Amino acid sequence: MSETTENLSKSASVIEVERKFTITEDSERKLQEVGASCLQQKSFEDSYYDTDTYELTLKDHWLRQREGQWELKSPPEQRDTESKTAQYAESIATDEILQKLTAILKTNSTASDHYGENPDQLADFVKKHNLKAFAVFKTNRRSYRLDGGFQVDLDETDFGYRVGEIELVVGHDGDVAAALQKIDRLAEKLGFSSTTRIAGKMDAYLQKYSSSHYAKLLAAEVLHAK
Ligand code: V4E
Repeated sequence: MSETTENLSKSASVIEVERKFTITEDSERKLQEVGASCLQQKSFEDSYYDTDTYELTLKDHWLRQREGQWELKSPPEQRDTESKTAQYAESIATDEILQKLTAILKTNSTASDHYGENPDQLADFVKKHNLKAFAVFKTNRRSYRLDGGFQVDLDETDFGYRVGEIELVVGHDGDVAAALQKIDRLAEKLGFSSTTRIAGKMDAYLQKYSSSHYAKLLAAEVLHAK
């Protein structure tokens, strides 16, 4: 989640529109040529959680703890499924995350569920529903900012995978189509477009460490082979 997303998410639910690209030795030079400035370099660890039958990820819900902060990426109400650009609703608000998770794991919980006095209600939820961390990895990220609200991240994981992403954050479903076009235009301009699908960090992680989970996500068409 970018700083921009985090600020927006505190007050409202946001939609992250992002397109991945392959990092080459020219990527940073091309970014600098179009006036991008390197905002920051940081490292963070993500732990992704699910049930042992993958009920969340098979519904395209990605619950993670990033440096102690709970975050959920889930499908937005509307989505352009033809686009190469991914669209996800991002939540960091505990109530909203609990509501979305409960809707999926509803057989085991009721609306009146109370997750205790622990200020970390999500930790209680995770324990109660026996969610386990199925992927834990660190990312080194260099973030570039461009006019127009774009953030471009160059990521390298501790399991040796590199991937870039161009990201715009919008507040409403109605703004997604314009964001998709803007991202595609920028990707063209930077020469970051690709005719094949670029694997994200999770695709690469599961292919390497959990091929049966990966196969289930491919079969459910949550993830896609090239
Ligand atoms: C949504 C999703 C996953 C969660 C992680 O998403 P990703 O954007 O790859 O992580 P990251 O670290 O860049 O998050 P950020 O810092 O930008 O918030 S894991 C798999 N998915 C599904 C998915 C998909 N189907 N297609 C694409 C292009 N990306 C992710």
